[in-house]
Order: sequence, then structure tokens, then C-alpha cells
Amino acid sequence: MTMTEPPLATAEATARLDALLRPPRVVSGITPSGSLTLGNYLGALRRFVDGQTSQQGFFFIADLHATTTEHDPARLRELTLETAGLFFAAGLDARYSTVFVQSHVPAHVELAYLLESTAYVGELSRMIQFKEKGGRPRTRASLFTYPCLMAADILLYETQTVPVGGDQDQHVELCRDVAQRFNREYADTFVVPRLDKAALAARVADLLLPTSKMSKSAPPAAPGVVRMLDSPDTIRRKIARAVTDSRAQVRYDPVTQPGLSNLLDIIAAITHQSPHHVATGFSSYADVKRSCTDHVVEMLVPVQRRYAELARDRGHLVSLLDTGAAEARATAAPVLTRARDAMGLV
Ligand code: AQP
Repeated sequence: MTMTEPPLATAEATARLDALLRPPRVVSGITPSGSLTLGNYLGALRRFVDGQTSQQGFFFIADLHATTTEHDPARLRELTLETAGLFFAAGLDARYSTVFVQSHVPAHVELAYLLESTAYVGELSRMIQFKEKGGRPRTRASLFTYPCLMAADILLYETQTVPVGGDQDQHVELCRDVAQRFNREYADTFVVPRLDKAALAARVADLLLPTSKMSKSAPPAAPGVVRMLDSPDTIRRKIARAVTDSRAQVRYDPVTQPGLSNLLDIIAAITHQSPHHVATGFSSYADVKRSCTDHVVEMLVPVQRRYAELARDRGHLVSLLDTGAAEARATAAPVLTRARDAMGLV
């Protein structure tokens, strides 16, 4: 530290004051573990775009998270650029939001390592994802430690709140525990984020397995998964084959009619109405499917057009990502420095 720099406690206090004075920050990532789905769009991307002028957004393609299980490097490369193209095609604008590839900002990995020296083996082994996918001799060590990477993803950007889906609660709780322990044991370093469940978005289910989430890591041709880049014909075919039931009664009831309710949820999310209200406008399942198809196609076609333009100019896409990474590195650097200093690294 040079004589002109404020002492650590003052630097932290200044950072905390800055955090209170600036527009709220939001940070979120999408793992390039498959081609993005309608669920990723309605549950994440569209919300990123909607909030971008009122919040300072840091949105990243979480390529490092895609390496915790077996993966094909060529496919990861392709999906990383495809996902980035879809972020911009969906409407993220580099004038408002910082869009970057996680591995282009080494502070994520550096802070993750420092947090691994703060987290306990006991708490990492209790993580549901590790319990479900881990425990095999060839389980990657990164699957065990990735909650620390996730905590770093959040803490580096000093967000006050983290909007999360139900399956992510545990990760945010771990992030809070580790940040609080670090602040207590070393020095007050991190802004400890709160969990924000109020901001939860619609959850889109698989069209053929309506009690399961629509997942991008399903096999590429999975018929129950609508991809953001599916052609209108493919979307029409998939929705036409969506599972419903034999009641022939249009009602919104996710427990007894999960397939139909999923289609109503999709229409409701697109049109910003309640699914109960949407249900009152239909008398047959065929009408629901037709309307759902029309809404999805109408919403996705303009995104697909913008994506096609971006995909033609890969150099431009790469330069947008370079700019985003430079901004993210500059934002993350002081937090990483404070953490290093607090831990006694010279
Ligand atoms: N079906 C969904 N409905 C609503 N939102 C969804 N999201 C994912 N699926 C749906 C939201 O998209 C973001 C993706 O986060 P992620 O890449 O960390 O992966 P995930 O949450 O595990 O989602 P996926 O798409 O199902 O990926 P895989 O198949 O790799 O596990 C999050 O904001 C999530 O809420």
C-alpha cells in the first residue's frame, strides 16, 4: 500500500457508502450448458433486459461453471458465443449493462480460491447439487468447490440483493455465510447480499414432463424443450405435442393440470397477465396451444433476427464482450484487492 491510499478500514467504508449512493446493482449469469430455452428467456434474460435502465447490471456467460461436469471444449466455445449473441439479441445494451464472459475476468477465479480458504468442507458437502451429482470417484473437484466460485461471482460486484429461484437459495445462503465469516475473521470486506425472492419470475416446465423444469442441458433434440433459436415450425410442432390431460376443461390448476397450466403460465408471462385470467379466455386446449405458439413465435422471431445479424459479425460480438470484460475487471479489482489485503497477501 502506498502512503496516498486510504487505510483498509476507510477504503471499505468508502466502498460501502458508494454502494448505497449508486443505482442498485444486479449480477446474474447463465451457464452455457446448452442452447438457451424459452425458460431461460422468460425466467432470466427478459428480466435482465427489462431492468437494465433502472439498475446497473452485470450479466455474464458462466463458462467456468460449465466445466464442473464432463464437457466438449468445441461445444463450450460455440455455446459461449451463442449465449453471448442471445444476450445482446434479447436487448441487453452495452450502454447500460456490462455483459461479459466469466473466464475473461480472472478475479472470479482468484476470489473463489480465497473463499475456498474460508468455506468449510462440511458446508460444501451439504450442497444439494453436490449430493445429487457428486460422490462418484470421477466427480470433478470443481463440482465440490463451485459454490465458492458462485459466491465470488456475487461478492465481486457488491450487490445488495440477489434475485434467485428456489433451487439457488442454498447457494446464496452459503455466499452470505462465507462473506460474513470472512468479514468477521479478517476485516470488513464484502457487502453481504440479501436473498430476494419477491422478484421471482415464471418457471417454465418441460412440455412433455410438466412437473420438471425446462432445462437447456436436456439433449439438443429434446421435444419438450423450446429453444430460443428454434424455427417457428419447430416451436409450433413442440407446443402442439405438449402434454395436457383428458379433462377438456380450461382451468389454471398447476397441481391437477400441470401441462395445461404450464402453457397458460407461458402465455401469462409473455402477456404480463395472471394465468387465472388467461385461462378464462379459452374454451379448448387446441385454442390454448395455438395462442401459446403465436405468442412465443411473435416474441422470439425478432430476437432471432437480431441474433442472425450479430452472428454474421463475430468480430463485433467479440469486441462487445471485450468491452464488457474490461468494465467488469475494473469493478471487481478493488474488491479483490481488499480481500487479498485482509487475508495478509502482500
Ligand atoms: N425453466 C425455466 N423457467 C424459468 N427460468 C429458468 N431458468 C432456467 N430454466 C428456467 C433461469 O435461467 C437462468 C439460467 O441459470 P443457469 O445457467 O445457472 O442454469 P439453471 O438455473 O440450472 O438452468 P437450466 O437452463 O436448467 O440449465 P441446466 O440445464 O444446465 O441446469 C437462471 O436465472 C434460471 O433461474
